[in-house]
Amino acid sequence: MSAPDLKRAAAERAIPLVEDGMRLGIGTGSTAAAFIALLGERVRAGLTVTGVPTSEATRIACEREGIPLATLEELPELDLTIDGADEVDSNLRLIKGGGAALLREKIVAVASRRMVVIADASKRVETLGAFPLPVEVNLFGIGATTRAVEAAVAGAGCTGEIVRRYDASGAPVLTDGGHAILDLRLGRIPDPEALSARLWAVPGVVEHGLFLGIADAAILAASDGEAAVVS
Ligand code: ABF
Repeated sequence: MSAPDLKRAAAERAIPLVEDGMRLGIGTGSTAAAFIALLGERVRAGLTVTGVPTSEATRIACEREGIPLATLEELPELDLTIDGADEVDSNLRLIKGGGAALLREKIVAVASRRMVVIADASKRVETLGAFPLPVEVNLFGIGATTRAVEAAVAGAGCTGEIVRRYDASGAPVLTDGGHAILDLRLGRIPDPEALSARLWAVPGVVEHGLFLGIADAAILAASDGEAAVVS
């Protein structure tokens, strides 16, 4: 199966989790996009849900599909969030933020009673960190913040390079919240909880892409047609 097929397979497995009347957090990325397309079909067939999108891109995709939307101000508590991930370990710890939507993704996931990850099985790892860890930072003081992030990384027993993210046209990436993204190329993160705590202690860090103790299950589609469910 191709990568898009695997993403669609994971999304298909998540659709039965959506019940009529649910308040639903809706993720960002290509796997979430497959889920949005399938959810749109169900909504047009009569399913009633209200979605809270995790990014402007997802909001636009949901509107195209005719999925009714609300904000977290209107719906501060959600039943379920379905979202993709960049890495998933066996303890359901995640790296997210490759799509620069980590702040809204984390707010929405934490506001949900249940968060289920959908991904292809290549996202499953023994140790987090091969995928560069995104850290969303305020533009003010970004040089000083980057240095403090370097110290936090070293303090958590990690080594590697920290780079500001640019898009394909060479422009600095800005998140939906108007912040920059630093990508931490660490290779491996031996103690994600320690790194998380140190990053949160840095003024200027808005959020980081380690999702620890947030996901309740992961549907990981493999090329043999099976989807491992980790929970
Ligand atoms: C979002 O999309 C992110 O948190 C993660 O970075 C990315 C996964 O993308 P894809 O589903 O395209 O692999 O969920």
